[in-house]
Amino acid sequence: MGFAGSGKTTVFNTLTGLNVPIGFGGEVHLGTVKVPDARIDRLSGMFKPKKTTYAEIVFSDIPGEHGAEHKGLSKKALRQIADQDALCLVLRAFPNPALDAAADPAAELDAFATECLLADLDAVERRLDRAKKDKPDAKEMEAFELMKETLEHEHPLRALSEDVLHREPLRGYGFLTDRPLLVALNCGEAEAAQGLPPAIAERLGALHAAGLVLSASVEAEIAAMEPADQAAFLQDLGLTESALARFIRAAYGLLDLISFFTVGPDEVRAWPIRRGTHARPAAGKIHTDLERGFIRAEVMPYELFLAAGTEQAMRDTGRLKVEGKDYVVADGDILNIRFNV
Ligand SMILES: Nc1nc2c(ncn2[C@@H]2O[C@H](COP(=O)(O)OP(=O)(O)OP(=O)(O)O)[C@@H](O)[C@H]2O)c(=O)[nH]1
Ligand SMILES: [Mg+2]
Repeated sequence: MGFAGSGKTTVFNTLTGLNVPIGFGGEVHLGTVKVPDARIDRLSGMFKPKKTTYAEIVFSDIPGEHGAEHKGLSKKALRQIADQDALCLVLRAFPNPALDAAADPAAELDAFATECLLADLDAVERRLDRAKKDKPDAKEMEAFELMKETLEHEHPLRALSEDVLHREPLRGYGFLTDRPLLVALNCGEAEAAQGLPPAIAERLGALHAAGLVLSASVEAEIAAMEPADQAAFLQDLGLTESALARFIRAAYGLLDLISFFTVGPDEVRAWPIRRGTHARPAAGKIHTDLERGFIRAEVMPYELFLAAGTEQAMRDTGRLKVEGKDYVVADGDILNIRFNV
């Protein structure tokens, strides 16, 4: 999301390969993006499966508010972003001839942060008001008081660690400042290879947000090129990698996701799970039967597998580990689930 004309739809189209009309306003659009993963490319090359499946992220393009008076996000947009697992704010740092105002990304970021803060504070205060009438749970009220104090000091809720704020009972609320936040500074072509300006970097620190610089129009150009031409073009601009790859990886990391893999002649596949997931629920991502009838997981860490070359070599050298249901799955684990239903 972001303010009107910041380049959200341009970014969204390049990410998803869709062709949503550029121009102001419109509906919310959804698009699925494959998470590039060189490990999957490599495994696919080794197993030559019938099918190769990457992890996916669904992006929503939420239009900005186009009113003369209101400079922020509409109530509707705020509701829509509360449904998302993570937020990505596109800031305009290029001159847009269709808008009167010069680019001021720091002011946009401040305005966005304030709107989210006020929306959360409003929700927290309403809950505390209601608590005066009903019989509230003491623990819950303690959490709400802590959130109120945090927001009043202009800190986002995501600044509170899980030790301090236990989130499970708060799930239904969808607090905006508790969502992981990625800020994309959408620059003109000339600034595409520069780092984040200090004024933005400083704010991101206070917001506990991640950030990156991109030029949506450059990315759109790159996406339209033959792969052979892309590298040369990137080099001319002083870039090593398209921002889209960085963007997708950042979004993936923001959700605290890691991937485990399954391999075989039919399919090589990446499975996204939250960091810290145990083997049994991880198996359940593949199929509920695997979770229900879970016996054990055979684990081959990607790097070790690559060095060994084959599963047999892993077995022969004792590097294939057999793990129980409580094993914490690591990024890059190749799993084979033994089960019985
Ligand atoms: N020069 C330049 N123009 C851009 C860039 N990104 C977007 N634009 C232009 O800015 C205008 C608005 O872009 P959109 O992608 O439609 O912006 P948006 O944020 O989706 O706008 P709303 O959905 O109306 O809020 C279009 O004319 C784009 O071509 C950029 O990186 N550089
Ligand atoms: Mg748009």
